[in-house]
Amino acid sequence: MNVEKILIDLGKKHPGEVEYLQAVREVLESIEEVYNQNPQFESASIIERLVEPDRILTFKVPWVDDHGKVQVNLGYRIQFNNAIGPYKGGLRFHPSVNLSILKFLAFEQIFKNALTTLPMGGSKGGSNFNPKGKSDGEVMRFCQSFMLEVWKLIGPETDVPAGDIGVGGREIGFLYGMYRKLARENTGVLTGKGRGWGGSLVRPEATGFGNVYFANEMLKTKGESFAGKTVCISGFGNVAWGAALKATELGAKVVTISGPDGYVYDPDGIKGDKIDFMLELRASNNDVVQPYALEFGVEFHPGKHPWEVPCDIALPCATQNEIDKQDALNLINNGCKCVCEGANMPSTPEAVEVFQEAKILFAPGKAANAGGVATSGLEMSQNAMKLSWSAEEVDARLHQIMKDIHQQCVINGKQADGYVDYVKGANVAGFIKVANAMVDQGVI
Ligand code: NDP
Ligand code: 2IT
Repeated sequence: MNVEKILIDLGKKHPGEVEYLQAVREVLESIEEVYNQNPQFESASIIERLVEPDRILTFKVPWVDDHGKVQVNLGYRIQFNNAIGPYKGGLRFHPSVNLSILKFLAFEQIFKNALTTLPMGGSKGGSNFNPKGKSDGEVMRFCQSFMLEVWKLIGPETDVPAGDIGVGGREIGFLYGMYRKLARENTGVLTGKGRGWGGSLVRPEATGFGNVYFANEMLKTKGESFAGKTVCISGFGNVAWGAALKATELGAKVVTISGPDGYVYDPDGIKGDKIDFMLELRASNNDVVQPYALEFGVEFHPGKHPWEVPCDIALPCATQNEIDKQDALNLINNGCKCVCEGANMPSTPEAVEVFQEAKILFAPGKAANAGGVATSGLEMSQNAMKLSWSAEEVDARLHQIMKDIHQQCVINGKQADGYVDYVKGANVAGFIKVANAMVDQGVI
């Protein structure tokens, strides 16, 4: 395999799709060795078939705002690969959404879902709609219009969307209501549903909990744990909330959360009522984390990332490319020993290089945040069986899945000197599973 040539050709076909090309490069560089050892992959043109999505639906989403004005957004659903199961992946509603971002997310999802050990392919979708500042009525009308297009493409055995940035329980409710009406069926076509209508217990907490379970497995390899550690978290959304909750429960002190406006530094630790306040902040429909600082009388640092704060463990839970080289150097110089990605691709390639050269524990999102989609998979299982498991049962399964993912990373990523390259481990383990399925099933 000639990685550079493949990337140059891909870049020509998809000019300007920076995030997508970044995600493909990382995977191809990691799997080059194993690919070259398996000539059956080359004869089946696995790479050429894997880097292009099966299909992309692009559509307009017209809706009427509270002033009676017609608004038009762009909607997308990208079905990337379904070799090991129905397409599965979240929906992102954020003004920054474009084809490149959704293609990178859908591509990553293929390998993440393969790592969960559950039968799920990879997809992603979303819109440049900004839910911030919108009324419930506006969000509902937008979601209904979005579903009017996308419902033809999805189904419980075909493609199962869920939440991501800007899509939580409220949006899933409006989307599901419209799907149910159009398809005339009550099925597990979306995950992250409300508890009373098919949702799984622990799904809201799952990504953050899973992220901390994964970090804990990494720490264990060094004889360490969360107890007594200082943790920096970025973001203040669903993933950041779950991670803060579990890290605190395991005895750590979480000292930061952040938003697009800057970060909050709470030296006493974000715990108890303060974690509940994160839910209020997210539900407030504003774009800012500063109200936390005002409510609890702590420092707010406008326009800055939290990575300048000394910590033992960093859990980036906001968005892609939020840790650059300088942020990574700051973390290392301040003694950080473990970076475990809750968001998708929050570290730039230069930042990953800094972490790996310093030989600290570093886990990529596709392994370390797989707890969310894994628990979505458990929601699909419960829906298929038409029953629901207790919170303890779901949490135990989630915990075991994160341990298994960690183990797969160690097996496939251990270097000669004993250092575990979790990026390589995750990419190789996910790739082999999908590539073997594609070879077994022929050229389709
Ligand atoms: P939420 O919408 O709940 O929260 C997103 C958080 O990131 C908010 O604090 C948001 O602030 C912040 N944010 C978004 N864009 C930016 C930006 N450009 N700069 C700074 N901060 C930003 O989303 P989630 O918590 O669900 O998602 C967070 C990350 O985790 C994403 O990378 C997502 O892909 C990933 N993820 C989510 C999973 C899930 O199950 N929800 C599963 C696996 C990964 P604001 O809203 O004010 O912009
Ligand atoms: O990035 C992700 O894994 C998610 N947003 C969750 C996807 C899902 O289908 O639960």
